[in-house]
Amino acid sequence: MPVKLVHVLDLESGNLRSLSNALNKLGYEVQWIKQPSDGLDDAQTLIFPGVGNFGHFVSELHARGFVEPLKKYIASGRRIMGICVGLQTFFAGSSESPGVKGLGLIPASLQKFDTTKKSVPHIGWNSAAAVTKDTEGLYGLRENSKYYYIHSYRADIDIPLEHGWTVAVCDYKGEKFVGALQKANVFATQFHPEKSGVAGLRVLKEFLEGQRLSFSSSSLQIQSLKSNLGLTKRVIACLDVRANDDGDLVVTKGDQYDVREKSTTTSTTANDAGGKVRNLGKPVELAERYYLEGADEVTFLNITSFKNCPLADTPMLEILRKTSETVFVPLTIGGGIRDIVDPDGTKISALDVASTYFASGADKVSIGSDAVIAAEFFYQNGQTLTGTTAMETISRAYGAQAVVVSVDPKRVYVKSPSDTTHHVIPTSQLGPNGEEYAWYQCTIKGGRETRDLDVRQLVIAVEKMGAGEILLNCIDKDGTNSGFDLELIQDVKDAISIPVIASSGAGKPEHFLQVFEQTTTDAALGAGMFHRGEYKVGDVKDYLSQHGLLVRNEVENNV
Ligand code: 1PR
Repeated sequence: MPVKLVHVLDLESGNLRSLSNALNKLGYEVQWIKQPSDGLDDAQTLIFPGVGNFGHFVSELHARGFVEPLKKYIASGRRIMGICVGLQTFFAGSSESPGVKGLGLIPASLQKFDTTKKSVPHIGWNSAAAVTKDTEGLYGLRENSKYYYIHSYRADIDIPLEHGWTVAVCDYKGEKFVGALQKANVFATQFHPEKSGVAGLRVLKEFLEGQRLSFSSSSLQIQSLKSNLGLTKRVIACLDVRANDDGDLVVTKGDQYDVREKSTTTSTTANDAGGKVRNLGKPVELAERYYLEGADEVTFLNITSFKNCPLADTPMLEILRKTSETVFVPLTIGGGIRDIVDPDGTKISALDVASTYFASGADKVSIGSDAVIAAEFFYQNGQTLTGTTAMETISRAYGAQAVVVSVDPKRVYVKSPSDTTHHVIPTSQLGPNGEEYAWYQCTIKGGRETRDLDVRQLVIAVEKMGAGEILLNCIDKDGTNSGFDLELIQDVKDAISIPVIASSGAGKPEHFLQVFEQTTTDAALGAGMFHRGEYKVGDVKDYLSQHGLLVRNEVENNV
């Protein structure tokens, strides 16, 4: 059988490995185009993926001499599909980068989401439903499917519709915008099909095959948009990974960050003394299982990253490479994202560390200890940005949406708010001596070291430094199965506008319902309850759905 070939533009931004894995899964071989001379003239089907800053991406197109050849390609009638910033580049411009000109196929500019009413970036699973009178659908799109979006700028639907584009609309808390569009040979999605599970693979497949399904006229009007449109509640599975005592990488899980068996130790704090490291399974296998069960994202945390090892040999890279071959939802990697010095003395910047992870299949990096140190420096320096922190450098190159900050706080009780200079909250979980107030102290190195910085200070600082999302743990709650720390979560939500992932304490599906109903969190994460096999990810989603919450429920094995 002849090899099926697809050409993909490679501007060396973001996670192209996942796209190529998705295309391989569909039976296609990828030919990368880094320069127009790499075979653009021979391409019959071209994919144009992009992430990060609009201006940066478009400048790169200009610098490599792509603008005119791309216009010529499009005019020739051959199929092209833009993804994310690829779609945005088809527009005339974006308020993200005033003055920078896109390809101008659509005479309109993108605008930033309104940050006063909701979390921005728009991250998560949302719809793309057709709203045109055209009788042909867009490649692979289904009205009831959910797709993975991650972006801060959006295109209005009116101008593309006026100019004859078939448009699929997405609605983020009242702001409607282009989820996908198509006209003749040009197709583009704001969402990432390669990260949208089986629904996204279907979009890629129909584009590659050039099939468009017809749909009935009843589904063509904007009024027909169903109530299940909108952003779903994200359920994330988290895998804490480390080497066990035999040197094998395992998924582990502790309580209050102590991952060793209790049988031979009396330790109750995080340390490396005590019993054996708990072994709850193999990272790649578990990640795949959670994907098939419907996890909306999978997060890997390398929890002993502070132990020195050459970057190129970090076993997490291989875990990402393997996982991204079969798991088509976003992957986050945390642990050790900072400036490092390899054992041979080679200095590697945090940006290069992150780039290595992105190239291996990660979509987001999660920064823990380094973010705390950077935030401390930020306040010592009169709240000025240096431009050199890991968050700033990675966010500039890959976009804020690729930078998560993982927070590991501990509760500190006080009798009165005046007992500390830190931001306190009144708490219903009284302290050991009946204290009615608490503040949350930041820690580094997986809870091993406490710092004189509270969580509110941290999250405000990192949002300014370019973090796009907060992964909010709580050491007091970790592994307790007693539910999330709702007070902490709402307090953080109130302080910032970037999305928050609630973490630590999930023990049953009811806890997920509780955190989504009683706080405004954007996502919730579970670890131990899934690893120990007490519940499946699907159990949580079914429970949320039964209680009227919107979740993504299309998984690979039921389509
Ligand atoms: O500091 O940038 O190198 O990153 C290290 C990362 O490793 C941080 O994200 C930190 O949270 C994580 N980490 C370090 N030590 C531990 C440990 O457990 N000893 N794990 C650790 C953090 C917390 C959550 C956990 C939830 C949910 N694990 O990821 O999965 O608490 O658990 P549950 O649902 O079972 O309650 P850096």
